[in-house]
Amino acid sequence: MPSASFHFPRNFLWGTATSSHQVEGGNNNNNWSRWEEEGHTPHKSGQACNWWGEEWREDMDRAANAGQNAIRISLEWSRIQPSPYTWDQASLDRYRGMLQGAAARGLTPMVTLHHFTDPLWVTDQGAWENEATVSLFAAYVRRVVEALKEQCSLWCTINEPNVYAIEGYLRCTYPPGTYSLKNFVMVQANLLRAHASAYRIIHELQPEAQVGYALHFRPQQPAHPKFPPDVWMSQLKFSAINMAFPSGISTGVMRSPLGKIRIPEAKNTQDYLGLNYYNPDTVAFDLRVPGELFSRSFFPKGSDVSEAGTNANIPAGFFQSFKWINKTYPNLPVYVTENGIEDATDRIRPRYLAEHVRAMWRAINFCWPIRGYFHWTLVDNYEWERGWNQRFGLWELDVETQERRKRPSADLYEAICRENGLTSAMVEKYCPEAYSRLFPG
Ligand code: IFM
Repeated sequence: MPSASFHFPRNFLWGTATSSHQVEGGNNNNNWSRWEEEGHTPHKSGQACNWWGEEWREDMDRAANAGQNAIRISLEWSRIQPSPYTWDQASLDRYRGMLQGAAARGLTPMVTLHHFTDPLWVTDQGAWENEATVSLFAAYVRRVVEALKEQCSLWCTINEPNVYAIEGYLRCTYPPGTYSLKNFVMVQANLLRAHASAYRIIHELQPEAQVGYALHFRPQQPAHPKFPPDVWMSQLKFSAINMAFPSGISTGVMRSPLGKIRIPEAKNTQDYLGLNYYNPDTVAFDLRVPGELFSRSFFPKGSDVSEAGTNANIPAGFFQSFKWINKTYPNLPVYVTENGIEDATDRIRPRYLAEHVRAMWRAINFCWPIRGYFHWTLVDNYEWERGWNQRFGLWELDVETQERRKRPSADLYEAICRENGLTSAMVEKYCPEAYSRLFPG
């Protein structure tokens, strides 16, 4: 067998990504805690990974001892501003402690300011359906950045604004769970206004900061490339799913299924793009599903799919995502802010990881400026509408006992981080079934 390696640039960031509600535990003042209380989820987040009970220390030890040099966390707005007129200094101090803890362990932090959760008082005034939330968010961002700018210079304003809107207003699996195409559009417009305002506030307070957002990007492939209805449907879906934020940031005009919305202040408000990539969709025209824009989305027959069938190992889509980014924003730095697969038994994860790292290496070899990779996620965490049913962690979590157990892919990721690259020996050891794809002849 040939022996070879794929090396990454010096100072490349290798980390894992998490979010507050998914790991902290004890959150009871946001839209998701209410959604869980109302019985919309199979389980409650409960104490999650107990980060608010200080378990973040052991988990950051885990990350650092496994060769990682970065970590992506998010802040819980409902803790920092539990009511319109209260700021909780103790929570800000706790987050400062976490960021100092990250630095002490050699982990460069990326901090996300909004990752799906809104304080209940914001929810009760219409959350992102209401344009007034933009200035509320701005006040929160100002407070946070003033408090934490010594500890962080890599900010992610909003995580997956498209998923927040799709799941909340079209698929109705996230709060508020009320179908409305109009709100699907308005919510993204307000999130984009909020992002633009956060971008300016952060730069005003911290000129050297790098500010971006995390886009859940899904390439859309027509099931039959020579069948025009499949092609049109895949183009329609590509635009509806992916393009609201990118169009607004490129031109100051947000594209939406209901037409264009002028948000001039959004133009050029990113220092990097955060890419959350899991897999692409294959799209086929189908008159029987009007609710899905007259098309079905699926993985091609024979795909390497996860247990629940919700993810697939399709690294070509990762490469395609970098290609799209570079074409849309030439020379813009990119961080992979999420990439991973649900896989409780670690059956697919090692090859998924190796093949996606290889696809990213290939993209870097086109001189596309990819600066870091955050695997989703460190330890199994609360997976929103799927409760504890889907496990994305490099470490397995026993939710009852809080015990963590390392999965083999944690060792593979450690080897990648330490080597700053992927070698044929790693592939041979952790996922020999992918060897011939990764190192052909
Ligand atoms: O857990 C989520 C995360 O909160 C947002 N991106 C996708 C992940 C896996 O489903």
